[in-house]
Amino acid sequence: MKLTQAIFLSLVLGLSVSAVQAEEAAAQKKQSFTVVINAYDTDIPELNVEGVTVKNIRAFNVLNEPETLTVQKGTKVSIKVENKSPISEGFSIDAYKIQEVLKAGETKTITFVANKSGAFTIWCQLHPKNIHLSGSLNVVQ
Ligand SMILES: [Cu+2]
Repeated sequence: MKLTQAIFLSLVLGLSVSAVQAEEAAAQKKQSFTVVINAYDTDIPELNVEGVTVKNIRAFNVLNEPETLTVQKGTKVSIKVENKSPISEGFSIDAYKIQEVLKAGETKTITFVANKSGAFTIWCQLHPKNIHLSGSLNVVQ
């Protein structure tokens, strides 16, 4: 083998080895989250808004806590979702084709690789967004 061929070959091998190492490093990045779905049922006996009195208001809201999850692109993400609401709740991220239903008291772990960057809505497909508030999955470069 000529010296130039040897140099060329080692260069090619070196480049492909570093590409494999970069892929392995990306595959090894892992991040775990715990999201608790909580329901807040509030009775407001009396409320005065601009001179108008309203009595016996019931406010029912569902929140994913925390609402926002941020990961680096390429991370293997694991989200443990605990439903502490008294009713079934949904957990959806359309861009990642995630659509889960959790019964009251149920816990599910969702795993995926965050291979698309951007801000994606985490929402409940079972309830209106003004009752079950949306969250966000932020995948950063
Ligand atoms: Cu819901």
